[in-house]
Parts: sequence; C-alpha cells; structure tokens
Amino acid sequence: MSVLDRVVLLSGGVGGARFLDGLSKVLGPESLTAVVNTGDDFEHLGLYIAPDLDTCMYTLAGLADEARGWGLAGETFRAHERLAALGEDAFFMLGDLDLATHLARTEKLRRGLRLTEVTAELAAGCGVAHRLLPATEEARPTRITTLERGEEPFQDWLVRHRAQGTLRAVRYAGPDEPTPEVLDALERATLVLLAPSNPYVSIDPILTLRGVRERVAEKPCVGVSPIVSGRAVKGPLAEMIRALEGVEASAGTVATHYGALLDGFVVERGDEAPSCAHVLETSIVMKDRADRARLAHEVLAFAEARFG
Ligand code: FO1
Repeated sequence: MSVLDRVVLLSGGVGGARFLDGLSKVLGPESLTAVVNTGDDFEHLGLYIAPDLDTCMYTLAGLADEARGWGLAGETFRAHERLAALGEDAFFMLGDLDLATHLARTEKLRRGLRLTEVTAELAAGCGVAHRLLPATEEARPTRITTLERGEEPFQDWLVRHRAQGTLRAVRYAGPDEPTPEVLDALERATLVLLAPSNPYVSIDPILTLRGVRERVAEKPCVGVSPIVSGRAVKGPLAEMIRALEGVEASAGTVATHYGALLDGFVVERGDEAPSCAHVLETSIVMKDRADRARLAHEVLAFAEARFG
C-alpha cells in the first residue's frame, strides 16, 4: 500500500490540465483520477459547453492548442464566422472541430446520459484512458460580481468583458451536490492533489460541494501553487487575490487560503508559503511536456517521502 496507489487531482483548466498530463505519464489510469471543475460550464447557442473538462481531455489526448490554452490544435473558426454573420452572439469562439465535441456532449445529454457518462464516452473517443470526473452532474455555475456590472455569468466576466471591472464577489449558484463517483473517488483516495489552478473559480467550486472538503481533509493533501513570483501563471488570479483578500498575490496567500486542508505545498524556487508546514521548492512553470512530467515526478516523490 502506497500513497500513490489512488491519487485524485482536483483541477481546473489549462494549469491543471498540464499538471494532469504530467501525472498521467507517471501514474496509470488505475492510480489517477481527475475531478474537474464544472463551474465554468454554460449553455451557448443551445450547446452544453464544459471548458475545463475539454481542456483536460484535449491535453491528455495530445490534441490541445497549447499556445491558445483552450480548444483544439489546428482549429479553424469558419462556423463561428458564419454564426457571427447571421447575427448570433459570437463572444465565445467555438472552433469547427471543437463544435463536434459540444454537439456530441449535448446530444448524449439529451438522450439521457449523465454528464459523468458522457465525459467518459467523449474521453474514450479521444483515446484518453485516465478517468475524468465532472465535479457535478447538475449545473453549478460560477457567478462573478463587479462594482460596474453587478452579478454576471462566469464566461461573460472572463471572455465577454475580459475580466475587466472591480471584482466584488464570486458565488457558486445551483445545488452543491457532487457526483457519487467524485465522493467515492475521494473516499478511496490515498492522496489528494490540488492542481495549480485558480482557487476561487476552479478549486473552490469543487471543495465547496457537500462532503468534499471533509473527505479531502481526511487524506494527505498536496497543492501546487498557481502563483509564481507574485504573478499568475495564466489568467486574472493575481488581481482576484488582491480584490478578494486585500493582499498582494503570493504562493503564501494561496496556501493560507486552503488553510488546514494542505499537508504540503509546492512552490517556485524562492517563493515562500510560511503557513504550510511542508513545502517543496522547485521549478513549477510547465513550459513544455518534459516540464510537466518532471514536476509530476517531483510532487509525487515529495508526497511519498512525507506520507509513505
Ligand atoms: N476563452 C476565451 O478567452 N475566448 C473564447 O472565445 C473561448 C472559447 C472557448 C471555447 C471552448 C472552450 O472549451 C474554451 C474556450 N475558452 C475561450 C476558454 C474558457 O473560457 C476559459 O479559459 C475557461 O473557462 C477557464 O478555465
């Protein structure tokens, strides 16, 4: 029995997906499950869009557009251009190839499959062997409040308004019901990892589901910082920390945010996380595939050394 027998990663989009990709090179499908944020999910043009699940799936499949951080490599946007010309709301770009995923997901849901089952079928279709579990079945959309525009859906804030405005609050609407598969995976987990994802809009939407935080608290839990030298690796996290916590962004702020849940924290060399007893300092920026696998190796070796 090893701490690496059944590892569960809580993950958002791009940062989490890259770490997951590294982990998948070290751990087989029987030892690694990702629980993925569904707070970014929304309906657009009648289609069910699940950005973080797709980013994880495409990244594991080696199909992701690495430079853009979302969607498929080699993508074209001809349907998107036609939709815009037809007067449809085109703030959110659905690529021609990516559309197939959204059509298939929406159709499978319409036929009565659960999102967990749909995700497994789509992942299998992409050749992904590792288990991707949506955090929820029912929509639990993240909603953002700014001083200027009031409360709005997450993708309106992030994509339509490019995260502009004075951030006031983040809220998760809808039932706080995790799937039975998520609860079961956490119950059986020998180690829980928190991906280098945004705590407020990627990890907290999972941790605040009923029974999740309690289950994670019972397990060895290691987080990887999404902040490097005071800056977010990607996205508006540093500004969010300033607005929501009233302090400058640092790896330490994120560790404090997770609090007693963390048994270990992984930070960039030179960064500090004084609130966490066990800290691994290494290079956490994943510039290429080799970086992902190296970071995964180091994090797992750190966890094994600490927790057996
Ligand atoms: N992000 C954008 O900034 N602009 C887009 O037009 C866009 C389209 C898109 C389509 C499919 C998908 O899976 C993701 C997409 N994203 C887009 C990314 C997404 O909004 C966010 O990066 C995630 O929700 C945050 O993890």
